[in-house]
Amino acid sequence: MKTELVREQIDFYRENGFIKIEDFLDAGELENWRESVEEAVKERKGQKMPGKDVKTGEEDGINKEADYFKNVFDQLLNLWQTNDKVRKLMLDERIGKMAAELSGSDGIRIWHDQALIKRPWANPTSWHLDTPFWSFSDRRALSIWVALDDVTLENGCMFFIPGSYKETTFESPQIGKNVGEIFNQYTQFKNSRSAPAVMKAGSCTFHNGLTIHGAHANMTSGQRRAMTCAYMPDGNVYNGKPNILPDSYLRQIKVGDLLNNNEQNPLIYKSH
Ligand SMILES: O=C(O)CCC(=O)C(=O)O
Repeated sequence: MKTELVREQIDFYRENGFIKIEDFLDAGELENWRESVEEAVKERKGQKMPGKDVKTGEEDGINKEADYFKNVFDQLLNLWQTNDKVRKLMLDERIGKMAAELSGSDGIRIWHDQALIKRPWANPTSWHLDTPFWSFSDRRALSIWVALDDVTLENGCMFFIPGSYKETTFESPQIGKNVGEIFNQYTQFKNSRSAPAVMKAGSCTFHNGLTIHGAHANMTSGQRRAMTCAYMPDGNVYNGKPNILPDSYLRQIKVGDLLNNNEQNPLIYKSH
């Protein structure tokens, strides 16, 4: 794994709110990631996340209109909690260190992982922000997105609005069918030029959760598979949004409590 970051990469991320790392995984590692994710997804039998009954593609209270959204992607969360191979991949301290360096935090916890599989002819992923949906509010929060297939303009590559994370807030429209809805809220980016993240399988991007981003439709007969993980800088507190936290955990916490439970949000890196 290419986990060493140089100053220019960190500076690029801080300026733009995203960075692409070509050949993040070598061929053998890519094969391992593909096999591990495939096994973990199969084991789930469609269950979207541990501790909840929702199946991927069903209405989940966030995304209405299941008919449309089930054809955006198959979304399976927290595979690290149900599969040991994915657990090993996700809890890798080296990736945590990268996330810490990019975000400027001294510790990194997993918020949630997710496999995002665009099936053939899948709908686009509307432009959106991530952090406003999460149970903590930190402008440094970020995600890694690892390409398990070659990602092209044709099959649903991600796009970013460079620099947008510096101006967006924790206010965001729901992720609806209208691809460009967010630009009615953040009108200053209406004329921005978007940056596509075309990359080979095994490459990855990191993006800040407040960077405006989305993905093309899959206009091909093949899959576009990605394994992703969202990260919470250590030291964050509960903001009252349940998001993906299981009911049993929500019963134990109140707004303002530290989110430091290693069963739910493992600390994968600490700088000292
Ligand atoms: O893979 C996609 O289509 C969108 C991914 C995304 O929005 C994310 O990882 O934050």
